[in-house]
Amino acid sequence: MEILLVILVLVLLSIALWQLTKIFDLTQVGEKDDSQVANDGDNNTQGYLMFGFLAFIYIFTIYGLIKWGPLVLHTPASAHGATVDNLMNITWVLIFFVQAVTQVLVHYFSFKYRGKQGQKALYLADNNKLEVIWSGIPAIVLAGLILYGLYAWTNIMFVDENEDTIEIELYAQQFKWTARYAGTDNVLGKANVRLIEGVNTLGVDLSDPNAQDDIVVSELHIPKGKKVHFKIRSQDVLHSAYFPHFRAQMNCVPGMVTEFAFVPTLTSDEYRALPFMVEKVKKINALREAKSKVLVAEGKTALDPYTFDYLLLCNKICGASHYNMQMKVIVDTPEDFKKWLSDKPTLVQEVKTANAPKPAEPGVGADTTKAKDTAAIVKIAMK
Ligand SMILES: [Cu+2]
Repeated sequence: MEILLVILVLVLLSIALWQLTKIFDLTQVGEKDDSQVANDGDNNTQGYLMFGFLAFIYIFTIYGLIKWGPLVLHTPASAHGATVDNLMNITWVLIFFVQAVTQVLVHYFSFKYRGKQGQKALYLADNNKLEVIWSGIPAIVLAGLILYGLYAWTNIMFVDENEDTIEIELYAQQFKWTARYAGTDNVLGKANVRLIEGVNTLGVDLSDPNAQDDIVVSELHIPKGKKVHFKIRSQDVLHSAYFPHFRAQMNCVPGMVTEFAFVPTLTSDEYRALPFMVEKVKKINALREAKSKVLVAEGKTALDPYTFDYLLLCNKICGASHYNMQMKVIVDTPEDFKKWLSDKPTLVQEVKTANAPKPAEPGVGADTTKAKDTAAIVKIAMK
C-alpha cells in the first residue's frame, strides 16, 4: 500500500512538472516554434515505419505458426471431432486470408497518402457502390460461416431419445470432478444438494428406485464406439467440462443440468499408439529425463516417465485451484468397459458399508465374538 502511495505521488509530481513546462512555453510570446508541426521528413519517416510494422505483423505470424503450430490439438478422438476441426480450419483460413489482404492495403495506402507539403485532402461525402461492396462481402461470408456453424452444432448436440446411449453424470465442484453411472437400468437417480451427507457426496436421493444401481467413481471410463450421454451438474460455481481430445465442452451451471453427448472413436491404447503421440511422448520424456538428472544430482527424487491419458479439464476460471481441476478419462473396448464397471460397488452399497457399526477392536475389553459377528453382517450387507 505504501509503495502504491509513493508511486501515485511520483506520477502526480511528474504531471505537475509537465504542466509547468507547458505554461512556461506559452509565456514565450513572439518566438515561432514549429517543431510540433510535421514536415515532409517526419511524414516520410512515418510512412516507412508503416511498412516496418507490416513486416513485423507478417514475421510474427509466420514465427508463431512455426513455433507454436505443432502445439495445437491433433487427431480428434470422437465421431463429431472432424466436423469441429473442419469448422475451425475454415475459420482460420478465412481469418488468415482477410488479415493478409487487409493489412497490406491499410499499410500501403497509409504510406501512399502520407502527408506532403501543399497537398490538400479530397472531401468525399459517401460512395454507395463502395459501401455496398465492403458491407455486402463480409455479411455474405459471415452468414455462410455462421449457418455452417449452426448446422454443425445442431447435429453435434442432437441426441435421439430412442438411441442406445450410456448415461453418465458429471459432477463439478471446487476443485474436482466426480462421475456417476446410471447402472443397469441406465436411468440416473434423482439428486439434490440438500441430500449431500457422508459418502453420498453428490446428494443422490437414495430412496429413488432409479438410484439403487447408480455407481459413483472418480476416474472416468467410457467405451469405444458407443454414444456417451453426459448430464452435467455443478455444486458451487460455474465450471466448464472440457474434453479437448474429444472436441467437447459444456458449461456446468449450479441449479441446472446441462448435457453433451459424443461417441469415442479411439481407445486410450490406440491413441497412445498414433505416430504423432509416440513422437510427442518421446519428446516429453526426453525433457523429463534431463530434468530428473538435475533432480537426482540435488538429492531429490527423479520424475516418473509420462504416459498419455485423455483428460477432462475445467475450462472456466473457478477459483484458486482451477488449474488442477481435472479427471483422468480412459476409453476402453466395450468388453473391458463392462468388466471395469461390474467390479464397482453401487453407491447404496457404499453408503451401507460406511454406516455399518464398526467392529470393536479385540483386546480393548470388547466382546470379540460380537465383533466378528458384526464384521460378518457387514460383509453380507455389502453383497
Ligand atoms: Cu472449475
